[in-house]
Amino acid sequence: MRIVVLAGGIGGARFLQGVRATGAEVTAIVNVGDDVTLHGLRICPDLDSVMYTLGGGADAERGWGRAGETWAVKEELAAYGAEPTWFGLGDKDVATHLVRTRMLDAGYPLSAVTEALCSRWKPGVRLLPATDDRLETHVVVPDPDAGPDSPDGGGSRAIHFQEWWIRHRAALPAQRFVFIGADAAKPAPGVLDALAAADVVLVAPSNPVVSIAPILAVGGLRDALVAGSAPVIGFSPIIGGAPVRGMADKCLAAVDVPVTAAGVGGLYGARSADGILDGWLVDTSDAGTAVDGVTVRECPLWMTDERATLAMVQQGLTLAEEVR
Ligand code: FO1
Repeated sequence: MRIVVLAGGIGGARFLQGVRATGAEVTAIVNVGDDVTLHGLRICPDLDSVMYTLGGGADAERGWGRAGETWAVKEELAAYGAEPTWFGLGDKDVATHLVRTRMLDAGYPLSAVTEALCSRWKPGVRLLPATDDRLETHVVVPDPDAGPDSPDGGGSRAIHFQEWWIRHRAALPAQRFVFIGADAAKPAPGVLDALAAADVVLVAPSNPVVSIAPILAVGGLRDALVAGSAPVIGFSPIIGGAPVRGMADKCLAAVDVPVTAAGVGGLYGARSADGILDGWLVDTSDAGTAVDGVTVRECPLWMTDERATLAMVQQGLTLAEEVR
């Protein structure tokens, strides 16, 4: 069986451990909107979270970066007053960014770089960036001292998602999210073929606004998804009215979507109604959730360990057969 997964970082990585455990041939199409260049290095948080987690090198607690990490480079940069000091640059992680930046500068596309890095980590699934082109999530926030020429004509400015997420802990109210470069971005090599050949497509319980939406924003990707014959099954990242992890609630508020399993299901929408979903899995605590045009089933969605994650993935595959 060929399974394609749309995934972001931390939640997506954990979910992919369960998908890999099915033994199917798995292709992960991973968000690049978090990507950022800092201290001259190109950093790809979601690709790295998936690669490290599936490769056994991640700090499971933190969810990002390496196990057994040290922070000497970060401390030295701070000693020089080299901004940004708010970004957690780990010493082991720096090696990944150095290899990636050198390959990108030599002209290799991100998909080739990712393949090269994965030849070390052997994640056991194929990792594809959603696009090889530049696509970055920026957040428009109120700026008390912005001039009249600011993006919204008064009192706003755009900052990189990472600054909003890490430096400001998403505390600055997000007026909107902008996926810089999305219009010109093309699906990375292999993405459209994977979607066309898929038996099932799973939407990981990642942040719908800043992880899944930037994937769907890549030119032609969404169309290929809904044109495909594979059932599209999503897993709610919201359980009992709260995000499992991260700050999806802050992101959903910014786009006026209720922080509920139904709200996110409705945001993705039914394939039959210009959306993408055929099926939607919600946690048992959200039993009774309804989404127009989408077949909703409930099962435990807490990814407490790989076995629990495998069980929910299998429920998704069962639902895929039900709606096929
Ligand atoms: N998340 C943080 O909350 N604080 C950090 O200092 C931080 C550093 C970091 C470095 C490399 C990397 O790959 C990810 C990192 N993240 C950090 C996570 C990153 O912000 C992710 O984009 C979010 O977790 C959303 O997926």
